[in-house]
Amino acid sequence: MPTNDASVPTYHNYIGGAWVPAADGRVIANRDPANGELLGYVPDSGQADAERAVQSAKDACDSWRKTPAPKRGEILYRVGRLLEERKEALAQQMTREMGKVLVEARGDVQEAIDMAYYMAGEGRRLFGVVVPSELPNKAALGLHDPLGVIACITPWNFPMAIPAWKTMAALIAGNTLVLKPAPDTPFSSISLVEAFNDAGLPPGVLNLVCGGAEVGMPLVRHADVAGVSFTGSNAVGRLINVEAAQQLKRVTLELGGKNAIIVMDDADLDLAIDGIVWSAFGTTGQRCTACSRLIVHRQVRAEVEQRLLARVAQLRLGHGLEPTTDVGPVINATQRERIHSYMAVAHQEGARLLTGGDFATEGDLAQGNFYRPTLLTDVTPTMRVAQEEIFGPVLSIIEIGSLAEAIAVNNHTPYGLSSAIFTQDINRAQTAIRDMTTGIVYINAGTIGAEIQLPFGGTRGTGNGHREAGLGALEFFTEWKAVYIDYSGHLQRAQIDS
Ligand code: UN1
Repeated sequence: MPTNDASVPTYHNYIGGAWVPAADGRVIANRDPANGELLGYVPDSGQADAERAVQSAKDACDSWRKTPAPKRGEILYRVGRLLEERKEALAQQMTREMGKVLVEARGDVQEAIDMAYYMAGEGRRLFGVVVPSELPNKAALGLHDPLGVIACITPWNFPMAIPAWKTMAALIAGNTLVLKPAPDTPFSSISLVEAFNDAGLPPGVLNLVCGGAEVGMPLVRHADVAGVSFTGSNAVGRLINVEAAQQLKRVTLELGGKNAIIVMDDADLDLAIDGIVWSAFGTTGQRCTACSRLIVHRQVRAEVEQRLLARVAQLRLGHGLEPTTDVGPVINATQRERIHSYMAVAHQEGARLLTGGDFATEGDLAQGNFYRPTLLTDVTPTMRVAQEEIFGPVLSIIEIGSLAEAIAVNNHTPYGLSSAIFTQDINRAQTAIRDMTTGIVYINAGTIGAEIQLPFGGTRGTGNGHREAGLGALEFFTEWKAVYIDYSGHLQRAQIDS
């Protein structure tokens, strides 16, 4: 437990509409990954806090479920407006705690605003179904019911967008929530909850507990939690799924990717290079959707490598608040070590380092967790650097000789989140759309930048089949209720009477 430094703010959990410290008073320090600066403290919550938060969400369930969905939507509209008004301050706060460059932090807040308006509109839709009955004088319809109390456990790489995806979809559907943000980036979630509070969300409908697994796992195990929405690592996702399965809880998992960009020999290379640099090194490679494999046709490989090298040499590392910075720090020292451990793996397996491959420590960079943008080449499809998620600024280059080979390499990983192809040939593009087995496919654009009105998620080890955002999210956060209304006045037996 760090010593409490009074010169920085100490934030609390939000339970039952009140800001409260952890039951045992423990706190975690929040630091700027670019320079180690102490930003403040948040509660290091545990079992007792989880129980309190779940009880509060449970108490609020009945009245929130019965609040008309358009009224729930009005609150979300207000949240959207508040986030718009506060966007710049929220983005700066996010850059400080997470490290992503300011322009990207603004995008992260914008994604939350987009989601607020999208889900607010859903308050006037939440479409069910009306179908004909096989019997006369009988109506048949399907309605969406909320699940009850949901635990939302969110990662540090999209500190506001992902908490917004989860909470806004779950709330419009009539659920009540406990949100537990990643310990590395709690401030953005606290600010999001402040916006809900200021927008008039009734007490208990959304609760926030800060901390790590000591509060996360009690939420997952709690008998009154009906569903868990988790984004994070594969290892933690599996644990959560196994725990939740004991009680047959509904779980959605979004666990990352090993996303690839294919560059064919007919590609517009200017465009492709822009897409690769943005997807591989934007957010310092710390997006689930980040491009970590470049699958390039042998005819253009040499040129692409040479141009990438030139572009990577121009990328400026630094604090994300500096307007000149292209690439911020990685989130923490552990992640940086983990990224770096892949350099030895790559070397052992015969990959060749083109550039990067080490900590960046010159000048002020020495104070933070900086890692050099890295290109590995001569990578083959089954090497560990082509199969495992590294989650940092590392791009593995794989040469192929045909579209069929490119697609086979693209599909052959334990993940299936996002893939992209650069080609000017419509037949190749259509073939790729048909045959690439990821949840998201881009044509002539990089692997990052999904919009909230389409389902977000992936195949294979990326998750467990559910989708976030778009209408996919509402499927997860609701149960179908089938309703039969017999107005014939006598007993009608389905499948028997005609
Ligand atoms: C993530 O990395 O988990 O599509 C989310 C994108 C962003 C969301 C990424 N809109 O890159």
